[in-house]
Amino acid sequence: MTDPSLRTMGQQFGRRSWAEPWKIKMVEPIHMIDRGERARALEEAGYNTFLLRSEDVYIDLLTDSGTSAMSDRQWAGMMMGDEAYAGSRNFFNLENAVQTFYGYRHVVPTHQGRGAEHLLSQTAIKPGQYVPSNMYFTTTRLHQELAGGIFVDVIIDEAHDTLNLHPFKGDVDLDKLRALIKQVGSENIAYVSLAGTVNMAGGQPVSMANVRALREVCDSHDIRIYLDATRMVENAFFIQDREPGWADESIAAILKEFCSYTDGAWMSAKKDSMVNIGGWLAVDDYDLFDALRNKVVIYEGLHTYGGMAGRDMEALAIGIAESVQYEHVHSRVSQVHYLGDLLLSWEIPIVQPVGGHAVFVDARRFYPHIPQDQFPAQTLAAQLYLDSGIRSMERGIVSAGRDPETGDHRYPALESTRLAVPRRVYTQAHMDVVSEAVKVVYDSREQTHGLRMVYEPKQLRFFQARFEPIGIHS
Ligand code: P61
Repeated sequence: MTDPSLRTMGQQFGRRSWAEPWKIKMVEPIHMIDRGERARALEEAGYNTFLLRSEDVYIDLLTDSGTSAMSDRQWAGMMMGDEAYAGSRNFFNLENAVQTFYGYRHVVPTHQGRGAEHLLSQTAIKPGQYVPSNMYFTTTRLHQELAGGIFVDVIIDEAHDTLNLHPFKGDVDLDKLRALIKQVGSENIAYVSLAGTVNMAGGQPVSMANVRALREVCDSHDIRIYLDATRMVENAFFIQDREPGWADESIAAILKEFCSYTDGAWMSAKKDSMVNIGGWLAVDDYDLFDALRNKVVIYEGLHTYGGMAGRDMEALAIGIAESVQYEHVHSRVSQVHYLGDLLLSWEIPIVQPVGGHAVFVDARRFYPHIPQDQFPAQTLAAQLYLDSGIRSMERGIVSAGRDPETGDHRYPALESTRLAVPRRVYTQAHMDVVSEAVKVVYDSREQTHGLRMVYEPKQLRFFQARFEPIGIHS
């Protein structure tokens, strides 16, 4: 029996309650279609949650990308769009926000993160060069490979172990990096590609101590560091919360100091900055900037809009300032942790510690009887949708794709199903509903069979691949 005096969320978890630092001004109704309709929708979608229609989804935890709620100030900014082809006022506001909060000198706007990845990869990688990184991200690695780069994972081993409680599982293993430099020579390393937080590891942060030490290693070999700053605000929150010496510094100060150890950054603004579309690339080196600015006009748009409307840039500039407010990032990360703590309380296997943007359910331990090449994480995403209309995303063998050399599946150590929480969109009640649904699916895990892939696109296959349940049509 639980103690009846423990009534509120905070009391139940042994702390004071927190609340979202906003009130709701406009709502979008959602509803759940019935189980028969969900079964049909899932079959039509080839058991791939990317192929479901949003209208058939009840609670959408597919991604936190472009799905957050904008504030009234951001919406007001949308009305201030200066839609001139060249020299839009909103671009200068965006440039100023990036310079102020991230600290880089030169800013190139892009339509979203992968647009920036494309420009940076094509500009800073020579074919045959190595790109060490703290774990891979799907689009990042693909752009690096398309530019002729060879990706090398140099994240610490702890990141591959879902039960290891290391507070900074995103850290770079400097010995792995030094060994690579020794083996191939620093001239054959394009740059270090550093992500904070690390999405595929479960939203795990990088410590300030690690980025400082990384800077020293790179300085002594004349290697540049470019940062994937997509969820760097959440990383700054973890530094403030977990790393000794940072508790009294603001999120903004931590963010800027972290960025100061890197030579530039790219951004999918659809995450931390709470806009529906947008991105940027920013560097300190003028010559590199000049090369990037020459390229942006080929692929994205003029260097003062980069594929965004003026109104999008205004909403983004405002979103950057809002994203570093402590009350915001604290309640955002705490909501994710609330969901994680509920799952842990029922001993449902998840990646620990819980990261910044999502709870990653460990599908290997969830379905130990389903071999990895029968797609346990994809299976779990399908089952969760079937049970309750909740949409999640596979982050395992399907996402990892095939080795370009051998053509075989890559078998990643982490086989997980991601429950990503959009910012300022769902309430604690939604998290309760989600957690109960995961529990129901967990309780029936032994009766669940895996999937077979029946259609496989060549690149980024997870977006459009189709599956069939094993046991049917066989
Ligand atoms: C996501 F299934 N993330 O997490 P763009 N870097 C990082 C990202 O998380 C990221 C991008 C660069 C998405 C959307 C997405 O395999 C997938 O603005 C750390 O999406 O182009 C995007 O930024 C790329 C989902 C992307 C995926 C790729 O849900």
